[in-house]
Amino acid sequence: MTVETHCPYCALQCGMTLAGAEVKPREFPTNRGGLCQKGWTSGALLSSPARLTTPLLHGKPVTWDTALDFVAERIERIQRQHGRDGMAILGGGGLTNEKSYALGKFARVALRTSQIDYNGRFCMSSAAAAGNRAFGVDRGMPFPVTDLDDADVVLLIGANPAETMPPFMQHLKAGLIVVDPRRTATAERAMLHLKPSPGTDLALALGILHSVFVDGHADKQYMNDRTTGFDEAWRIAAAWWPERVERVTGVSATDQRTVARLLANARNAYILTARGTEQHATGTDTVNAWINLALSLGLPGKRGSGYGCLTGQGNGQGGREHGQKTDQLPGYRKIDDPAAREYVAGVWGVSPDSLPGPGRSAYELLDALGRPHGPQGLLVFGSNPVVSAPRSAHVAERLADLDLLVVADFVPNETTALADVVLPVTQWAEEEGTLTNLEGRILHRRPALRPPDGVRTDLEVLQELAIRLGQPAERFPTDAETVFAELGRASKGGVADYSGITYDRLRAGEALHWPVPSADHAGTPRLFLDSFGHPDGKARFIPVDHKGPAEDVDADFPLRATTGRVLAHYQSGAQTRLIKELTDAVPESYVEVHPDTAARSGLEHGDLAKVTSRRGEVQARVRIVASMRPDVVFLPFHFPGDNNANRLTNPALDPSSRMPEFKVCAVRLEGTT
Ligand SMILES: Nc1nc2c(c(=O)[nH]1)N[C@H]1C(S)=C(S)[C@@H](COP(=O)(O)OP(=O)(O)OC[C@H]3O[C@@H](n4cnc5c(=O)[nH]c(N)nc54)[C@H](O)[C@@H]3O)O[C@H]1N2
Ligand SMILES: Nc1nc2c(c(=O)[nH]1)N[C@H]1C(S)=C(S)[C@@H](COP(=O)(O)OP(=O)(O)OC[C@H]3O[C@@H](n4cnc5c(=O)[nH]c(N)nc54)[C@H](O)[C@@H]3O)O[C@H]1N2
Ligand code: SF4
Ligand SMILES: [Mo]
Repeated sequence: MTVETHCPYCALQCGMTLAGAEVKPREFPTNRGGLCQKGWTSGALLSSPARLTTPLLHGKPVTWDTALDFVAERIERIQRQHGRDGMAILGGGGLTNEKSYALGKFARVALRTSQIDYNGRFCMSSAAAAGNRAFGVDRGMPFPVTDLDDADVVLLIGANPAETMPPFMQHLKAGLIVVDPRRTATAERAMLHLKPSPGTDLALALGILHSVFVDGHADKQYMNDRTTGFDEAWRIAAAWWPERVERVTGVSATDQRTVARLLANARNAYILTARGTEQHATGTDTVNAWINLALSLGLPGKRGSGYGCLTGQGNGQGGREHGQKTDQLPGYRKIDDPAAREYVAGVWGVSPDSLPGPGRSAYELLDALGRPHGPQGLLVFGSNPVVSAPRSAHVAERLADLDLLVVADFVPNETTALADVVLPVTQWAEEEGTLTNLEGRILHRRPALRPPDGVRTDLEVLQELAIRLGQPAERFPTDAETVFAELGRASKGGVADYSGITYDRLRAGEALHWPVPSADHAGTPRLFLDSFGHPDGKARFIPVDHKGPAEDVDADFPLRATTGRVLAHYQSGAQTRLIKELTDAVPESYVEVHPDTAARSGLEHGDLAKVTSRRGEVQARVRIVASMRPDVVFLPFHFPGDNNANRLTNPALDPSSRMPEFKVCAVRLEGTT
C-alpha cells in the first residue's frame, strides 16, 4: 500500500509517498517532485532503535497508568501549593493543527494556567508581529509559492533556502538578490549579494527606502490609495542616506541604489524575509522596515508581486493560529479580547471568566521555571529547549530546578534526559492530522503505518491527563477529524477561519488556503488583493529606526557570532542526529571563520576552537571560509553539550514579539589548549 503524504520536517511540506517506511518524492506545487536529504531519509526514524516505546518515570520503564497517575497527582499538588500558574506548557510548531488546538485548550480548560507558549516564539514571531502591524493579518506568505515562478526580481533577506528548503529554489528562477552576512549556497546563485554586518538590516532597509524615494522610484498612486503612515516613516528614513547606511552595514551605497532600481523596474517583484532578519531584539521593527520598502514600491496586495515571510517549521503557520501562543485563542483571536473569550468559551462549554489571560513568552517562561513566583511544573510537547533556547545552559538549570518536568516525544533528546516523566508518542506517518504550510494552505497528513506497541498519540495523552484532572473525556476527543471539526467551529469568524474546511474536502485534494469561512468557500490563496486586514482596509507604514545589536563588541569579545542551519540537520538535531546518513554528512559542530581572523587566533582549518560569549563557551571545528566577513563567525545550532551554539546566544528580547536575539552576539575565538 502506498500513501500520499508530506514530509515531517519543514514548512515547505514537500509532497511524498510512503510505501511502508520507504519515501518517494511526489509531485506537489511547493516541491514539484523534489525532496531534500532530510526528506529522503525521514523514513529511517520510524523504525529507529532509538525510538521511545515505553513511558519512563525517573528513567525507569513503567506502565502508562503509573506514569499518567504520577503526572496528574504531581500537577494537582503543584497547583494546590502554587496556584493554577504553577503549571506551564511548552508546545511546538511541528505539532499538527489538532494537537496545537488541543494543547491550548488543555492549558486553559484542564490546567487553567496562563503559562503556555511554544517554540514558534523563537521562529516566526517577529514576522508575525510585523505582519499584524502592517497588514492587520499574519499569514507568512499571502500568496501561493508558485506565484514566485513569474518574478523577475526577488529580494531574499536573511534566508538560505538552498540549505533550509532546497526544492523551494525551483521557484526562484530569475533576478535573485540575497542579503546575508555570509556567502551562502543561496547567495552563490544570486545575481547580487549584499553582505551586511549581522543585526544591521534595519539600517539597510532604510537606506534602500531612501534611494527608492529620492531616486523617484516610489509608487505614489499605490501609496496614496492603499497605505497610511508614510510621512512618519519617511521622517526617519530621510536621515538614512545610502552613504551613512554604508558606514553602519558595510553594504555600498551603489548596491543599495542598484537594489532600489532593480525592484522598481521589475514587472513582478517580491521581497521575502526569514530568520536572519527576524531573530533579533529589533526583529519586528526590522521586518517592518522591509515591509515599508515593499509598500513604497507598491508590491503587497497586487497580483504578481508581494511581501512574504518564509515560515520554518512543518506547522509553523498553523501552530500559531490555534491557541498554543500565550496571548491567543483559536482562529488567531486575542486572549484579552472579551468577545473572543466569550465565543471560544462557548465552544468549549466553560465560562469566559474561567479562562486565564496571557502569560509569559517562551524565553520568559523558561527563565521563570522553578523560581519562587514562576511555574514549578512543565509539560513539553514538540520542543527540545535544552539545545534550541537562547542562553541554553541557564535554561537547562531552570529545567533541572522544577518539581515536575514531563516530556512527550518519540525519541530521547537532551530535554527528555532531564525529565521526571517521558511519554512515548506516535510519529507523523503513524497518525492523522492537518498542517498549514508556508503559504497558508491546509494539508492532510494521512496515517500510513501502524505505530509500535506501547506508544500513544499526543491527543490520547492529553485526554488521559484531562480525565485524571477531572475533565469529561468528550471534552478532549482523540480522533483527529473530530478535533479538527471543533477547531473549525472555534476559529469561525476569526482571522484564521478554518470553519469551511472538512477532512473530506482535504481528502479530495482541494487546495484550501485560509480563511475558508464556509463549506462552499473556495479558500483564499491570495490575501490583500482588494484590501488589507485593518479596519480601513489600508496597509500601514510603521515608523522604525535602526538600533543595532543588543550587545556590542569590545576588546574581550571582538567578533560577532551568528547562528543558523545546515542542510543535513533539523533544528535541535533531536531527529536528524539519529539518522546515520545525516550525521555522516555533518557529524559535529563547526565555526566558519575568515582566514585572517583564524590566523589572528592562531587557528587553522580543522582545529578545534573555543568560542566564548558573555554567557558561556562552546567548542567547534574551524572551517576557514574565504568569503566570510572578517568581523563575523557562524555556528550551526543543531548540536548539544559542548557543541551547543546556544550556550553563547543572547536572550535579549524584541519588545513586541519577545523573539530572542539568536542571530547576533559578541564572542571571542581561541584555540582549545
Ligand atoms: N536544513 C534545515 N532546514 C530547515 C530547518 C533546519 O533546522 N535545518 N529548520 C526550519 C525552520 S524551523 C526554519 S525557521 C527555517 C529557517 O530558514 P532560514 O531562515 O533560511 O535559516 P537560518 O540558517 O536560520 O538563517 C538564514 C540566514 O540568515 C543569515 N543571517 C544571520 N544574521 C543575519 C542578519 O543579521 N541579517 C541577515 N539578512 N541575515 C542574517 C545567516 O547567515 C543564514 O544564512 O528553516 C527550516 N528548514
Ligand atoms: N542559536 C539558534 N537557536 C535557534 C534558532 C537559530 O536559528 N539559532 N532557531 C530557532 C527556531 S527558528 C526554532 S523553530 C527552534 C526549534 O527548536 P526546537 O523547539 O528544539 O525544535 P526541534 O528540534 O524540532 O524539537 C522538536 C522535538 O519535538 C519532537 N517532536 C516532533 N514532532 C512531535 C510531535 O508531533 N509530538 C511530540 N510530542 N513531539 C514531537 C522531536 O522529536 C524533537 O525532539 O529553534 C530555535 N533556536
Ligand atoms: S525541503 Fe523541507 S519539507 Fe521538503 S524534503 Fe526538505 S525538510 Fe522536507
Ligand atoms: Mo523555526
